[in-house]
Amino acid sequence: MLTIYSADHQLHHGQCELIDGQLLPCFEKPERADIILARLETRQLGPILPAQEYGLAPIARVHDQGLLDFLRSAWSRWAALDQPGDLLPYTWPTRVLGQQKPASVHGQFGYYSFDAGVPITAGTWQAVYSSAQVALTAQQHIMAGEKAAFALCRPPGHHAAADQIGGYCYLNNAAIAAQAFLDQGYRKVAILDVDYHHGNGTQGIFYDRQDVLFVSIHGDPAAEYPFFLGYADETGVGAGEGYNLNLPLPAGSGWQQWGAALERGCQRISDYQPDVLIVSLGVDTYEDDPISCFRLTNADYLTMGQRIAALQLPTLFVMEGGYAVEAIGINTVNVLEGFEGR
Ligand code: OKS
Ligand code: ZN
Repeated sequence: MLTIYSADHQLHHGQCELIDGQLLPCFEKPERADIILARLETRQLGPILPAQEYGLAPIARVHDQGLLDFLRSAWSRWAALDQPGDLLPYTWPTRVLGQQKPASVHGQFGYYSFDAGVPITAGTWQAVYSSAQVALTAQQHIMAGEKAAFALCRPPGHHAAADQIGGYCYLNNAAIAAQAFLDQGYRKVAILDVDYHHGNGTQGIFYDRQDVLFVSIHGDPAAEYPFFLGYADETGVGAGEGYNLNLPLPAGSGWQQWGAALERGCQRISDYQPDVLIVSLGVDTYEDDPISCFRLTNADYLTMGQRIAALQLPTLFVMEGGYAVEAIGINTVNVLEGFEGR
């Protein structure tokens, strides 16, 4: 399978995040992508190609222009204040506050985010821009007839909504690729999100539409991030009613429960008869993941890939989460190898 990769991801390296009352080093770190890349090379999965540039237009098809302007300019506005650390948001326009966009960089960060898991550093814009280009380049290869491709995106994207970022995500790479397929003539796109966390951003972007089916298997939001979206009764709205399928599972779920949910999700995708499938590929469902509570094993990822392949659809894999770095390469590439029947 073809992989698209950009070394620009290394430009995004946040210092710390708030976990259980402590400021800890970011789990979402450059090593993640480098270890996956090394595993792809070891297993000789296929050619690894650089990203092409498609510019801002396909990104602006999904994201709010104000958010994009903020992301592009935030670091220089912050650096001009001569601050030592990363830029992090700390006040949000929750339901007890107003919804007007403030003038200050911190105020605007709160306006354009929903949590503090999104540090902005000097290289963040270049990294997130290139991550989206990685997804778009892989998308182009599928348009050109490639059966499958792997977009080794970092930073990830599935929590990023049209105009609010969070959960390590800035630009929604999977949604940008989905919209590009539609803009280039495809009629129906299915997105299967197998990351441990609900893809609230992707769901929100397509919630009122029937040209994108969103299916997500994830930790029950009653107990797990992102807490405020991802419930089973969120089925879409208006024309999108019936085109959003959330399959939340309890902490401790292993392949028995997870595989059954995948079966349900795959049935729905088959019924939908999409032109193409995008897989938001997070491997934080792994038994040793440091921030998640499912129990998938190395071998389960091979089975996952096999089941996805049985859908017999052109398939674009887009990298999302996974923080057990010692195993992230094996687990990610196992999905791709299972897909390829190796
Ligand atoms: C608290 C931890 C927030 C969890 C973010 C989850 C990111 C992820 N700072 N999404 O798929 O893996
Ligand atoms: Zn995740």
